[in-house]
Amino acid sequence: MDITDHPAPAPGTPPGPYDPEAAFEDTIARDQRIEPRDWMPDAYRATLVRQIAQHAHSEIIGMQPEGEWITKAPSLRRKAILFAKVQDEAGHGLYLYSAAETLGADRADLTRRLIDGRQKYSSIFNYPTRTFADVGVIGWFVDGAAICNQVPLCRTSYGPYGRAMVRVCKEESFHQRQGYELLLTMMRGTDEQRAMVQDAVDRWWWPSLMMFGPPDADSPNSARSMAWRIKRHSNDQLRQRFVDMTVPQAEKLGVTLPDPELRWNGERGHHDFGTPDWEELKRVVSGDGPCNAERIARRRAAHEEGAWVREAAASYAAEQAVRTRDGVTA
Ligand code: BYC
Repeated sequence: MDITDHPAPAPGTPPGPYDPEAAFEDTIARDQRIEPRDWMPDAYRATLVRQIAQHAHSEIIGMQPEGEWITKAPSLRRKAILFAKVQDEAGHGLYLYSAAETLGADRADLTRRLIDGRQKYSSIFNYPTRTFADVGVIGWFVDGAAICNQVPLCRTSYGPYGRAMVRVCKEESFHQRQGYELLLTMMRGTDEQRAMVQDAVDRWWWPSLMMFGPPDADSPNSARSMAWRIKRHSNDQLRQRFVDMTVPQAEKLGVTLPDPELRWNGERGHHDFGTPDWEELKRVVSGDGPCNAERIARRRAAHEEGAWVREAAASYAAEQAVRTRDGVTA
């Protein structure tokens, strides 16, 4: 969307000064998209950089819990599937860092902020993966939650973010199905395998509900993000959608979700469910989860070990720029 796309004033309207803020509000009100070169309020830009950077960091840190199982996968087929999935997460991170760059953010700076603990990433990736069933449950729950949260983001008001989400969501739905298919296979196996699946479900259920963020009443960013149509639904609405979607899948799989308060409420047309431990979410988000230190240490080491690759790429790009400038074709 460019400022020239705004509708012509009604005939007879005297020409007035161009008001960028009004143009921005009008674009949002008409459910059109803001594009990188459009004027936008500083706070809108800052909110997007915050959310997109956290999202990108989550994808990259999210490679670790499952990545641990690539060398321990029980068959070549499962190894190939897991490899492809983890590689997809890297791609999602790259789309998202690129979207943040269209807002003027610098990727190296964002990475530095993550490593220094000045920017967040999703709480869910601070829990350990204890058995191969965890790989299936992450696909089912975590990618399932990601789909609930991210499908509406395909219609977010900032163009580059929404377009990145379209590709991400297509891949997430494969990820979710591979997790569910893995669990179906295990549930058709031995008693020991079924017990592994139930144990993983018990450990991942509550942290998965926390992925949607604090309850609406304690979500400082929601109101403004929804008014700007960055977020389309509140944290609680999306959490409810996830619960409603997952309960029949759990029944079909033959596992029990670890919540004694979980039951269908015909009046509301939704499932009632228990309250996640919000103190636990606060602890994990503030750096005190089971694996926070390990995840960041691993990310920092990967960044330091990758310095020579970045230097080589920058040097190659500089050389190519000189060759292009000088008209060298071979
Ligand atoms: N974990 O006002 P609120 C994935 C923070 S990637 C950590 O509700 P907002 C996947 C929140 O950022 C999963 N932090 O915030 C990857 C805010 O902090 P600041 C990530 C959390 O932004 C690989 C503060 O708490 N998905 O799915 O309106 C493999 C107050 O919260 C969490 C995305 O990033 C949390 N769980 O809403 C498989 C999606 N919850 O910045 C899967 C895009 C809240 O004020 N992001 N915080 O210091 C969003 O949709 C929103 O940012 C959130 C939070 C719903 C997460």
